Amino acid sequence: MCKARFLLIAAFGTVLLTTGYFGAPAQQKPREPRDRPPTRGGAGPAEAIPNRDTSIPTGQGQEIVIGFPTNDVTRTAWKVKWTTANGSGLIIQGAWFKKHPNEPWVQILGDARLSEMLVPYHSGSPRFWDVSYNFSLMHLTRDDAGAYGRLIGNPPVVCQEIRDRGLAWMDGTKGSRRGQTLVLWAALNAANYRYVVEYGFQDDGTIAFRVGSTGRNYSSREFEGHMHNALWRIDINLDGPAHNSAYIMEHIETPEGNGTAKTVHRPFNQGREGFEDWDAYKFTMVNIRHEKRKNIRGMPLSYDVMALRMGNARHYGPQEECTLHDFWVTKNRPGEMYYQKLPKYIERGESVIDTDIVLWLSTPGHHEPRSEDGAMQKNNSFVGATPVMWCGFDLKPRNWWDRSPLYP
Ligand SMILES: [Cu+2]
Repeated sequence: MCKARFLLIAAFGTVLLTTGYFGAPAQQKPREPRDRPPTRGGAGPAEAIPNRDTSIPTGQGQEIVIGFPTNDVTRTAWKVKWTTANGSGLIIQGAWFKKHPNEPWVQILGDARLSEMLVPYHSGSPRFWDVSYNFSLMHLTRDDAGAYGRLIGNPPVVCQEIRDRGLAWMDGTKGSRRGQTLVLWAALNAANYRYVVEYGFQDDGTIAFRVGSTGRNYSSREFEGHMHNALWRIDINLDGPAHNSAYIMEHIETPEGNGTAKTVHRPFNQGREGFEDWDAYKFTMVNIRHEKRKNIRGMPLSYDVMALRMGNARHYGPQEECTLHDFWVTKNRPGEMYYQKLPKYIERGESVIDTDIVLWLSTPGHHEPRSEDGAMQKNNSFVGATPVMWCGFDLKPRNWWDRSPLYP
């Protein structure tokens, strides 16, 4: 990010405040569109759930309903409401999953978004809070979307793709099955950087949250190490907002156990608003559970938060206390949207058992510049692009199913 970022903020700040929250601004000229038509997958037999894209513009956002697999009889389906916004980029407003065509939609997500992106440089300065600058979204091209991507918006700012996600399972009797995922992504135009905000809705009910950092290294600091600390706010609404709880699962193995180990299940922060840390030796998982609904085996419907981390980011600049812990859970209260204020939000210490809760978590990446990021030319100009560094987490169903998903 260069000094122009602050000039841009100063110039457009008022405009951004008055143009409102939703929609993509038109302050960037679109790149030249290509003529190549998008390629689509084959259509399957007619079903109650469409197995093709049925995006419906809904004014302030859009809704997508998609059935899986996309090339055969529908077995599972997602309904996703989303919108775009300066700052957070692509926001999920709600997501519902069907684990069988004859079953009702069951809500999984409420509002889910990138709440902040803290980028502190190793020398101590600068320390960017990149969501708060209200950057707009990149205008996407056919080249950005690839052979199977569908561009949405005018100008296009969101890309929708159906991706093969590799093997879903393989066993010795029924062979194997490949999985699919519906991916929605957009890219924040953060001065010299691009943040690709991506949500993947898998055919087995898993949701993959990702942020990819790419672009051009910060002018005059092209070779200085820094962090990209993506900070998420996820309103998980398992079967709606009520009756949700947060728990922790930890794998414990000590020398005294002489080779034995155990898994500890316990309420998150003793059942109160607060924080927990990710411990590499405990494989710490947050588990969000519905307190009333159970599957056919009597197990509570729940989702696990699967960390995909390189490490735990701790930052000690001013007002960076929110980075001193990895997971936070609060009761869902209107207006509490900003990650930096978490230490304030948890002060009441309300119960996070059997209520409407919000999960907040960090997915940090350490960027130590490489020659692959680019090269300084003789005229002191830096040429090159930092390859995308992905950070994120998965929300994976636990006891949501009665049996192996998508098994014959
Ligand atoms: Cu970087």
